[in-house]
Amino acid sequence: MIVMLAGGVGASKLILGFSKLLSPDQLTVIGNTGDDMELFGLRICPDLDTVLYTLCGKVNPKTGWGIRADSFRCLAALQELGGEGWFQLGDRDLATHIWRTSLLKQGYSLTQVTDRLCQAFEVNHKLLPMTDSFVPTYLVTDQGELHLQEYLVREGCRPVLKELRYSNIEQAQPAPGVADAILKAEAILLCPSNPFISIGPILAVPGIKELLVQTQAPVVAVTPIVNQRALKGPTAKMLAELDYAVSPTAIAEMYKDFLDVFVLDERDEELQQEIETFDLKVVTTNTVMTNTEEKINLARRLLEML
Ligand code: FO1
Repeated sequence: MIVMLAGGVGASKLILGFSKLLSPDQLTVIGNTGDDMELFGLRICPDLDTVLYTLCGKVNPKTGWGIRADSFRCLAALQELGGEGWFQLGDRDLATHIWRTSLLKQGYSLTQVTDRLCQAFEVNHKLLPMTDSFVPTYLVTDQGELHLQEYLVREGCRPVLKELRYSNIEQAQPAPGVADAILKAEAILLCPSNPFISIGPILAVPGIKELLVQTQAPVVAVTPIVNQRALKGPTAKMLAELDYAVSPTAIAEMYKDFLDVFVLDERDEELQQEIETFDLKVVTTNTVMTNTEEKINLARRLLEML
């Protein structure tokens, strides 16, 4: 079984590739919930939903998140009533959040709710939240402290980042099934996701880093930085503002305590030796996935390597 630690849109591309090659019992995804938010009293889990919608084929191909051809009538009505409209919640997407919130209120855990959603959307590969606790990420910026979604969406990533805060994380535990999956995995893959807001919260759940050190399986990370640019989102901006080099080397260094293999993009081949000084194996390949064929090709290449 392969275990993938995943953020949202970037991760889902590779997860889709793997899902085409591996049967449901061969693939488990552990999803970030640090970007979760409560809005209109609803619990919204964007990264879990992005994986869910991608795997069932319903994701909006233009954005990589939300549901294809969704309408926004409920959000428009909410705005007419005076509600905030900066977070684009489609009508069908809202049904997911209403259903999730209703089940959570009835006492089901996020793991159980995610499992029910997978069944409802006919997603057979296993999707686990990193934890059942609500652990939203806050960013300390030059414009004050912002919830991650306020920074990403409402403020368009413009504020200058000073520090990250994974709230409530000390009290969190890995969700049921997470430790078992990591310890039983044949390989663990860190998706090409943002190290601060996607992979960082998963690694911050007490116990998860230790499990990655402990596991006998190879731990592999795919670079989210290619040619000094992020494949998706504000990774490069965040690296620079937090005084890291905007380079795959900085990412490899963050993970070096538990990492066995770093997958570098072929465009950054010249960094191979530098990254190997962290006592890692470095594999160089095309990591940019612009279509389904490239998603499957990268997954196949990684499986061959493993
Ligand atoms: N991203 C945006 O840039 N703008 C939005 O209005 C927005 C709404 C949204 C609604 C549901 C959902 O599941 C995701 C949504 N996203 C939106 C994406 C989300 O902000 C990020 O992709 C992740 O949270 C970071 O991984």
